[in-house]
Amino acid sequence: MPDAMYRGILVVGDPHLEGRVPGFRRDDYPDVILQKLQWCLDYAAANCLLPTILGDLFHLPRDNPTWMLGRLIDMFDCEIVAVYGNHDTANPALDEHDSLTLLVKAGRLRLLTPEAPWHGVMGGRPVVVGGSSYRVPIPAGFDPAPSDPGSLVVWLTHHDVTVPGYEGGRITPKELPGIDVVVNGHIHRRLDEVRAGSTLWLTPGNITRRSRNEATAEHIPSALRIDVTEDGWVHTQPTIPHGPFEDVFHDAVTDSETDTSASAFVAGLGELLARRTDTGAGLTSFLQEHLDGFEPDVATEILALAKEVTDSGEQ
Ligand SMILES: [Mn+2]
Repeated sequence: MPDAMYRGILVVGDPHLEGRVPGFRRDDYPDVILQKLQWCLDYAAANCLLPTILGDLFHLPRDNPTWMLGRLIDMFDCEIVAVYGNHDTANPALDEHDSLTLLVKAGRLRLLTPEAPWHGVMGGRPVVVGGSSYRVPIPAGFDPAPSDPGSLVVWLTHHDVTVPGYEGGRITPKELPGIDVVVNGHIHRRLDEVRAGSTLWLTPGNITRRSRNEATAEHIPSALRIDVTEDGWVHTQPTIPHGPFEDVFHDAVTDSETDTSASAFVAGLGELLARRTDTGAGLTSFLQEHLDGFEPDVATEILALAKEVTDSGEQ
């Protein structure tokens, strides 16, 4: 699409595509999450928005199914810019072994760097979309080209940013002269915006729900839409079609269910067998409840082995 046709940007948070079903999800997650991503691309095209991805396109950096990579090559048939996240890389920086590199080499995705931002026109106004991938420093400011002094400057990041509701991050929002808005991925919940002088920091959250917990139960999958006008801009969060929480996740086994069983241990094993989650979700909590009878060093070793085989790290 020619630049002049863009009216704004659609920011897609942390898709976490994966060939297996994460945690306690009970649906066909690999296909469902691709449908959500497709919905975002269709929405962007219908509304003349540049699609952008906030990092963690993949949950696992390598060994993603070939069918999924093929689907992405088909789906990414328009201009898309992105930063990469911690889940996209096995090493600190993206390299030729990571799946995301394949999409970049195929010309389906353009990675933003602080040195090479996207430049164009949206809604009649010059716009710069810069980006700092995981571990790439966020610049202290940005100086638009002298020819475009009135540019709107948007910066995409995938960093550990402290905002109300997510404390203890490594970066505190501050004014970045010349940057109007920072949109940060990495944090999967949608949180309130933070204004620091002339820079607005946004945390839209991710487009899907991966963990069965209270925060996820309240999270409404959405993307972030930025509409640019000649003298301003507005942001909104269109909701992405999604199923009810109770349909998407297995129910948690309640105390009353286990109490009626002859043995909580057997009941717990029964849940693990019944759910058969791809990632072994529930195994760690099950083990923690039932390891009291073992020597501490044996219990520690069992938990370490369980962590090794489940690899269910989030964010
Ligand atoms: Mn993430």
